[in-house]
Amino acid sequence: MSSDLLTKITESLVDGDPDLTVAHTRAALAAGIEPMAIIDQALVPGMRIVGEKFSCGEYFLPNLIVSASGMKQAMQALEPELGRRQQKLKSAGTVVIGTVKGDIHEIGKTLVGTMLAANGFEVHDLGVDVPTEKFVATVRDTGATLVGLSALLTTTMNVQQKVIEALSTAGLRERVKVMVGGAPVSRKWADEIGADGYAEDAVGAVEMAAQLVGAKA
Ligand code: HCB
Repeated sequence: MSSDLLTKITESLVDGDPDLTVAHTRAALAAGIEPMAIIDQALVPGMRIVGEKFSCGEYFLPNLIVSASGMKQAMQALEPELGRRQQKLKSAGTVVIGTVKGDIHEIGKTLVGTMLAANGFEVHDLGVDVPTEKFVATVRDTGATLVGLSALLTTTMNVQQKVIEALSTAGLRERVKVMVGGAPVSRKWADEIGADGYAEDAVGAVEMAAQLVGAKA
C-alpha cells in the first residue's frame, strides 16, 4: 500500500502531471507515510529519472519544467507536515543559503533549506541566481555562521569558489563556514576550493551543518 503510493508519486512526477503528484503526495501523507520518506523514496528518485531521460535525449526542457513544478508543488504540500515534526533546537545556528549566480536550479537548494529549518536552523534563503555580493552582505547582516552554496551546472561550480574568496576579502571567512552541494559537486571539489563541508543530499546537509556549527541535528 505504502510502496504503491510512493511508486504513483514517482510515476506522476516522471510523467509530468503535477496535479496528480500533489494528489498522491497528499494521499501518502493521509496514509501515514513520513514526509521524509515521500521526499527520499519518491520525489528525489523521480527527479533523478527525469534527469536521466533528459540526458539521453528522451526528454526535453519542457519536460524538466513540468516535472520540476510537480516537485515544487509536492514540497509545498509537505512543508506544513515537516514543520509540525520539527524538533526545534534552540540556536542551532543561522544559515544563509542560495543557488549561485548564473544558475536557476532551485529544487535541491530549497529542499536543503527546508530540512535545515525543520531541524532548528534559522534559514535565510536567498533564492537562485544569487549575486556573490548578496551572499557576502547577508552573511554580514545576519551574523550567519554557515553559508550553503548550491550549483547544478558545471559552468557555475566555479562561482562557489568566487563566493568563498569574496567572503575572505570581506574579512568574514573566519566566522562563517561554507558548505557546498549540487549534482556536479563532490567532496574533492569542496576540498579544492577551500569549502568547509560538502553534502550529497538534504539529510547529509543537515548532518554536515550541525557538525560545522557545533549543533546537534
Ligand atoms: Co537543468 N540541468 N538546466 N533544469 N536540470 C541539469 C542540472 C543537468 C545535469 C541535466 C543534464 O544535462 N543531464 C544539466 C547540467 C549539465 C552540466 O552542467 N554538466 C542541466 C542543464 C544543462 C540545464 C540548462 C542549461 C538547460 C538549457 O537551458 N539548455 C538550464 C540551466 C539554466 C540556468 O540555470 N542558467 C536548465 C534548466 C532547468 C529547469 C529550469 C528546466 C529545471 C530547474 C527547475 C527548478 O529548479 N525550479 C531543471 C532541472 C529540474 C534539472 C534536473 C533534471 C534536476 C535537478 C533537480 O532538481 N534535482 C537536472 C538533472 C540532474 O541533476 N541530474 C538537470 C533534484 C534535487 C533534489 O537534487 O542535486 O538539485 P539536487 O540537490 C540535492 C543535492 O545536490 C544536495 O542536496 C539536494 C537535496 O537532496 N544539495 C546541496 C544541493 N545544493 C546543496 C547545497 C548545499 O550546501 C548542500 C547540499
